[in-house]
Amino acid sequence: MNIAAPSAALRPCSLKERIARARVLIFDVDGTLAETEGIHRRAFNAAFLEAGIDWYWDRRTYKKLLRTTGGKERIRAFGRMQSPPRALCDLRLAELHQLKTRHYRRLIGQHTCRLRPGVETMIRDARARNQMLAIATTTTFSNVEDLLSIALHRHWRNLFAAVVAGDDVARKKPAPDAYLEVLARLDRPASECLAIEDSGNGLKAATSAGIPVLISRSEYFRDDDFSSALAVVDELTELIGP
Ligand code: XBP
Ligand code: MG
Repeated sequence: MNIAAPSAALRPCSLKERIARARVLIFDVDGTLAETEGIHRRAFNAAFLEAGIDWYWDRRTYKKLLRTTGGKERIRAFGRMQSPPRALCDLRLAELHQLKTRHYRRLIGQHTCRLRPGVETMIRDARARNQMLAIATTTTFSNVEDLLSIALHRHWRNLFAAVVAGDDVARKKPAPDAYLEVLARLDRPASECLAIEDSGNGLKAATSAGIPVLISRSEYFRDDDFSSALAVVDELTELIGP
């Protein structure tokens, strides 16, 4: 385990206590519950191919593009980076993103994406302790449905008291909107919650909403600045068990 900031240093046992004491655990999805960004990347590329657009996002390009959260916003940002800039109207953007979402469903349906280690146990332990669970993500709701109905449980929705997705908020992460919406739906103060995130943008979103954050480092965001997190772990398995 890497403790993020000396001022916020928590020993593993006190971190486990902190997790157990939270009234609500709020999970991010992409990168946190599962390593989905590689699948998102393939879905974007498949959509470009199908739409006859000569773009291909390799891993390095995608890592940079992930600074922009939200698929539509990411496509628009990439278009603006082209020389000459390629502006896509809202309708074209929506069609392209719909194609991408369809390809994401197809790829997820191939059952190749599992939950990250420790996720299922953390959810099970939280339920045994009567803690509330929630989701705050900037991905499209149908992506969450496609992933969790396969990787977690057919009735995954019943496990979460609130699920806020990209479609539900005006501003995506790093804006705090998704987290504020979870707090509003559950009518709980930020101090009773703990967010589990994998990216600098997610960390900013939750901390701007006043919620402390535990980082579970993922493939694409390993070198983000996590200095304002409570702690940083490589896998949630480090935080389960007695
Ligand atoms: C997730 C995202 C999403 C996905 C793509 O960020 O940024 O945009 O990459 O999803 P976070 P859509 O994990 O911080 O919530 O194409 O459905 O927008
Ligand atoms: Mg994430």
